[in-house]
Amino acid sequence: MPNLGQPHLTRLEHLNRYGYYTDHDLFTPDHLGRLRDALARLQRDAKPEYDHAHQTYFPNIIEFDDAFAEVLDNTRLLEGLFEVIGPDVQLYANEVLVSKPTGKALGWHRDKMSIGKHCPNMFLKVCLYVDELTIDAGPTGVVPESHFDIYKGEEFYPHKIDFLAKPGSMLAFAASTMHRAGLHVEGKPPRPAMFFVFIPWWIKQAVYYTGHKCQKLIDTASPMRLQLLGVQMRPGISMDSFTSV
Ligand SMILES: O=C(O)CCC(=O)C(=O)O
Repeated sequence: MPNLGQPHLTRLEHLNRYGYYTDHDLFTPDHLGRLRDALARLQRDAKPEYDHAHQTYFPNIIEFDDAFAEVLDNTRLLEGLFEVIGPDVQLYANEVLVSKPTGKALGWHRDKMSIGKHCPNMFLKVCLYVDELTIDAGPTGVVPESHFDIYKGEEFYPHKIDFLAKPGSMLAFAASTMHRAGLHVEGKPPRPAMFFVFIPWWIKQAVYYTGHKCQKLIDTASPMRLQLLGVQMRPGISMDSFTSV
């Protein structure tokens, strides 16, 4: 959103200052349509890892439908990843969480503090939405500036924002940023959202992540996708050689 009188912040500056950044209109109409179809098929046909009263969880979605895997080719997404994490970025995990209408919001939390404590902006959770979300339909919320002090909790809550996504919107935040699925009023439809977590190559991927062993994905992957999957670095990207030339 333009901010009159304020200098434009890059994605990285916004993330450093507030603990999150946003982007919009990420997908073409065709991709958006296929993502909506894939989300409907996932909820209809796939076996969730868990199905609780408030939330259903499907891990490793890129193996379920090409529409999910194609998110890894999105240029706007990749621009942000290079800016925040750098050229050795890879995928940590990929999943769909369906928020359910319980009349409540879920609890504030930080993700994966074993990593986030040490590398706050190097564990980037990217949340992607295919439908418009109102304030009462389970919007993801973040607490700006909560990434500055991982030992603080409730005193931050009054500063929260709810991300009112439009089709193709993206919210990205650091591991140490407090977040939650917001109020989901009874009678509202279930809210599926896609979550892709990115890390540098040298951080271990999630133990439940299986994309690097999925032959179907490997066979058709571009060099960049192979790197994101965690199979091999793309040509010209080396972590371990350094030259000042
Ligand atoms: O479902 C949401 O909007 C938030 C998800 C969440 O809290 C998480 O992925 O840790």
